[in-house]
Amino acid sequence: MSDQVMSLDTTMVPDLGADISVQGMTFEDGRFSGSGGGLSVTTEDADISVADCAFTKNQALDSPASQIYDGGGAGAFLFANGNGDVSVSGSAFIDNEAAGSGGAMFAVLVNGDVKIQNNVFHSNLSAGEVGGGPTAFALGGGIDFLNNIVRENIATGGLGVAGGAGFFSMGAVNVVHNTFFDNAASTAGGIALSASEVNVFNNLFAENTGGTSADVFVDDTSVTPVVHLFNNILSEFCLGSGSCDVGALGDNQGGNLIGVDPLLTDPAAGDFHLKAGSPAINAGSLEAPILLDTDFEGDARLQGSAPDIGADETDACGNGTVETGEECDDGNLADGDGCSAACETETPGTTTGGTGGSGDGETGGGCGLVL
Ligand SMILES: [Ca+2]
Ligand SMILES: [Ca+2]
Ligand SMILES: [Ca+2]
Ligand SMILES: [Ca+2]
Repeated sequence: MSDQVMSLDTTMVPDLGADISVQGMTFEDGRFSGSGGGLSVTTEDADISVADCAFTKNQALDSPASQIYDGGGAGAFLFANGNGDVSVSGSAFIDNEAAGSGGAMFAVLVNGDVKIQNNVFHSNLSAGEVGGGPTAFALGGGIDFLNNIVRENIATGGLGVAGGAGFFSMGAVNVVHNTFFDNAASTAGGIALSASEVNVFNNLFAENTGGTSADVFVDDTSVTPVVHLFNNILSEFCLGSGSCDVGALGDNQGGNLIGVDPLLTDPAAGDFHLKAGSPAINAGSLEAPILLDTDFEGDARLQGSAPDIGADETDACGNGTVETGEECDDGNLADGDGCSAACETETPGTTTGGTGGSGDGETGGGCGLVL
């Protein structure tokens, strides 16, 4: 039996402002009775940062001591028992299994804030209470969940609250520009949220299954949250009190596309790019509480008339439609045909290489001049 891969604990020494950064490491086949099969970090006031790491096939099991958070966070268990913040970015969590909450990762913070962005959570499992993929409890702070791919995670436990992600916060939870695909649980397939303020903007949900809600579940029984639900592609949104009517949110919802095919390139094979003609293109909101500059793969987020829905932003130049910031768009990224790879109009004869569009670049390929 292998052991926990790495354990860091600064609670016995004063943090004195020092922070903890784990970067560029691989955690594989860790197995631990307790919390954190791959990585366990426990601190009071240090900020915890995990960046560009891989967590694969780690397991967290229940311990004989039956402690709180037992069996939680098979990939990573991150615990800030004071004022520390937690950031997890650029990392991949694949095939991790937790007996408790958080098949991929579990963050618990007493006063700090959580930021989880630009990660992939794939085929993780929780047999416990909350999330198959990432789970976070921010007891005194907020949670930002941005630009993540959450696919094929499961929560199988009795409560089985969230197949994809489960977040509890006394503050605000911002869920922006994520793609949730084929996650499953007995309550919420995609995401379950309990917070005083819930902001769900510009997310793409496809093929998730849940006993109560396929995609989004918001607890309104233990707290009374303010919910904002804007510009998502989803099939189902439900409140804990039973309503699954998006319209009941009144002015706090809009721009959602219910039950449409998002036209993903090949999601079962992990390609979450938007196909040409996807209804997600330019259907996002600019009013999201947080808008990152880039999408999940580093492309500029603001392209075309509006951000796209989901983790991917399609390249506006080369899509055949003239949009803000483009002089022309001939549907390709080739120079020398009258419309350049930067979607700027080329004057015939002044281009380098090729034949300069044979002198009729303005008519070739529907290149429109915008004056
Ligand atoms: Ca766009
Ligand atoms: Ca992109
Ligand atoms: Ca264009
Ligand atoms: Ca061209």
